[in-house]
Amino acid sequence: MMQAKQEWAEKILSGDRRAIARAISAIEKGEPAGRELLKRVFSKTGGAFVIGVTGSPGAGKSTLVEKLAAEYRADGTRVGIIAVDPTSPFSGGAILGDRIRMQRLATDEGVYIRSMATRGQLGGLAPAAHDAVSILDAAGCGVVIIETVGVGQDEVEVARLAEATVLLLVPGMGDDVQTFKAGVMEIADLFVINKADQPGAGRIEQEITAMLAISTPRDGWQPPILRTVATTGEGIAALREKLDEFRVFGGQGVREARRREQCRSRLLDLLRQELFEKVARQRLQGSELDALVGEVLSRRRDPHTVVEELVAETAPRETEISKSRR
Ligand SMILES: Nc1nc2c(ncn2[C@@H]2O[C@H](COP(=O)(O)OP(=O)(O)OP(=O)(O)O)[C@@H](O)[C@H]2O)c(=O)[nH]1
Ligand SMILES: [Mg+2]
Repeated sequence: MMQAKQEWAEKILSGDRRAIARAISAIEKGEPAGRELLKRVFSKTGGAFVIGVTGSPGAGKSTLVEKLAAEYRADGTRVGIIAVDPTSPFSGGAILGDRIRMQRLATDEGVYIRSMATRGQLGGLAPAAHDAVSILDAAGCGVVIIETVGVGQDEVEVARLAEATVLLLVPGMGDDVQTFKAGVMEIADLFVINKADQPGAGRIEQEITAMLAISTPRDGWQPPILRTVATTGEGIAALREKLDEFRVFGGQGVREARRREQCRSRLLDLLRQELFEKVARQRLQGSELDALVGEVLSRRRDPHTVVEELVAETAPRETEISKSRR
């Protein structure tokens, strides 16, 4: 068993596509194997340039990601792509769309494409996406691009795990800068006005410029505003250049601070999730949660007392107990 895991981990490190795909599936399903593999390959991570690409639905993210990946492929860099689909894993629409759009890349042995769906109630998406990035990083991807729809908290969190975040905006369509969530605007290291072949690119550029004028540059970096036509590839080379420039800039101390911050939030996220799952597993099986909800609803008990009890009564050494049972 241990031997098999070690072989699996080695296959990941050598870039074996099937081993990588299976590992990310295990992570997505929360299987212990995923965690085990992560532990084995973690020391080999940290080399990838992780780029987050976010923006409204239909802004052209997938089209741009494909072109950007091809740009990096041109000099032999292995590229990993994670498309985060906020819809149900079973709707399939967007996933299928991305597959078709990225078909050209799919036949390239040096590109790994993966769709991940938002997870259910227990645990957010961010930890799984984080681990998937680590697998691709360990597998030798020099660049990992994460595509997320910039609307919800999950997506902002996913974008936070990137070293560089590209925010796509498009002309017209009421996609005004003001209506874009403040949190999303703030995480952008690079602004890209995609569909620059359509009228209104100038106006949106003015809006972004106005917004940037009143905000303090994060980490001393002044986010550039670029224009692209993802369908034709126009502006993609310039985007790559800016990204690489940002990476070099980041290397001067900023990246270190950011990475430290990312490690900190990853640890806290995992801790939060682990503790929550422990309580949920031990104390919230079946209808227990409903019963507690009922007690609070009828004012028989207050929520603070209920939570204090749940936490206090959770077996502290659960891991050892369940291990000895096995
Ligand atoms: N005119 C024009 N159309 C574009 C451009 N970039 C993308 N499109 C088109 O816009 C549509 C949506 O593109 P996608 O790449 O799927 O957009 P997306 O942001 O990934 O969409 P979701 O993942 O569904 O949120 C497609 O029909 C693209 O061909 C562009 O620069 N100009
Ligand atoms: Mg897409």
